[in-house]
Amino acid sequence: MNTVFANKELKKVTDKVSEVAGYLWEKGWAERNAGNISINITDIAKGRVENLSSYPTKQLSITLPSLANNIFFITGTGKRMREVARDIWGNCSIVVVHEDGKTYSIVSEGETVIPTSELPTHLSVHQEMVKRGGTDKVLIHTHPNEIVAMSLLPSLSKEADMNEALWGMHPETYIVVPKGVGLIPYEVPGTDDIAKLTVDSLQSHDVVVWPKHGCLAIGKDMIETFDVIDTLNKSAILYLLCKSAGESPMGLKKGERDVLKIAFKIA
Ligand code: 2HA
Ligand code: ZN
Repeated sequence: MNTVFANKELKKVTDKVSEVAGYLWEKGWAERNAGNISINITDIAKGRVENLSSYPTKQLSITLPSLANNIFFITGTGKRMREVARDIWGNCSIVVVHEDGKTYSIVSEGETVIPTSELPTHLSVHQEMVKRGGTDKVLIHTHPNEIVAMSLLPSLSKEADMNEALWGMHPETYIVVPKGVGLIPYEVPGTDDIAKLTVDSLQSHDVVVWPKHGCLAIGKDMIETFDVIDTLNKSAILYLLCKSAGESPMGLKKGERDVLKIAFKIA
């Protein structure tokens, strides 16, 4: 067995993945194999992946020079979040991007676990996080019911209207997600196109809504990143509850948000 899997620091990370994968399933945001998770673990796995050359070399669909020699924990394609929660290495693997930024190897504990179908987006977004040089290392993609429902409403098809609705439902949403969500056009899942649109949108947001599909959030750890999506989805639930009651909600207005900005020192 590759001793990278026996790394105590890595265990702390994967325990959080198990915890959050369970939440995603319990929330009903992870039907079948919906959603995927990845974490840049270069800091804790560097120098610990043994016999890298013994693993087959695979081609990336895009070149990611800033990810040379970076190491990722990543959920597997076709794998279920409820299974990730109880058997981490049966459903996830480690991906090492080679020096050229064009090829990679998959390091699995037992049978090879092929990374998520959204690998182009995950790695493109990680490259963006590496370039930013901050502390963000985590990416969660999931299908939160009410956020997806909101993305299906013609009246919220513009990003500004979507954010007005989400911020308006609860002060916490503005406090936790002051940059709001990015809303990209519908794109085919798993493609380089959705990856590019997502990276562009992340220039000004930390959460991107994929209309008619789901959302993606980045952050510094699993729990915090999950909490951001959970907070947004709370707003989405409240919005839809008001609409179901037959009324349009009287959300927090811009002036009320400006007060929060000062009170909570939001940049
Ligand atoms: O992993 O959610 O977007 C399945 C998906 C693809
Ligand atoms: Zn999806």
